[in-house]
Amino acid sequence: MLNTEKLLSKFNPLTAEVSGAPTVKRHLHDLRGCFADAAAFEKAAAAGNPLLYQVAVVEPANGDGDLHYGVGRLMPGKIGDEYFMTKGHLHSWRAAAEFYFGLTGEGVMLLEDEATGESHMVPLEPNGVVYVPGDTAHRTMNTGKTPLTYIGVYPAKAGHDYGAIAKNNFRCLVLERGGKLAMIERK
Ligand code: S6P
Ligand code: ZN
Repeated sequence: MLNTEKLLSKFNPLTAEVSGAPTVKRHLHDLRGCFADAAAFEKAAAAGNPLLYQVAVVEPANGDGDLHYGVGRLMPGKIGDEYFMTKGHLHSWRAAAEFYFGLTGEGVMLLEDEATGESHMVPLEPNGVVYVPGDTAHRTMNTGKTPLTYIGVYPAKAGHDYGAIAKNNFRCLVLERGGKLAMIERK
C-alpha cells in the first residue's frame, strides 16, 4: 500500500496547482506550428512569449493498472480567429483512454480518431466530463474570457506522443466565425 502522502493530493481549481507536484509550462513559442494563421502567430510571437498553459502532474505509482492525473490551466486568448490551445497528443499506448473533468471557465476539446480522422468538438465546462476514447488525438481550447481549468485522468502507462500532431496537426480547427464557435476542416 502507498503511504498517505501518495494516497491524497489536493488541487487548487483556480490556480491548477497541486502541492508537491511538478508543473509543466507551455509558452506561446512552444506552440509554433499549431495555429493556422502563421502571420498572426509570428506577430504575437515577436511581441512576447506569454504563458499559454500549465499542467501539474500527479503520478502516485507506475504499475500496469495505476492511474495518473494532470490539472491544467489554459489562458484565454486568440491567435487570429483561433483560440489558445494545448499542443495536443495521442497516447503512446494508443489504447489508453482518458477522462477530462471541467473545473472552471469555458472551453472545448477537439477529438480526432487516428484511423478515420473523424472529429468531434465537445464542450469542456464545469460539471462536464469528457471521455477521450483510445486511439484518439485530443487538444483543449479556451473559448471563454477567463482561465479554463480541468483535470485529466489517464492510465499511468499512457505516455504522450506529440509526433503525429507536430507533423500533420489536427484535421480540423476551432475558431470564432461571426461571433460563433465553429469547427472547420483545415485547408
Ligand atoms: C495527459 C492529458 C493532459 C494534457 C494537458 C496538456 O494525457 O491529456 O494532462 O497533457 O492537457 O496538453 P498537451 O497536449 O500539451 O499534453
Ligand atoms: Zn492525454
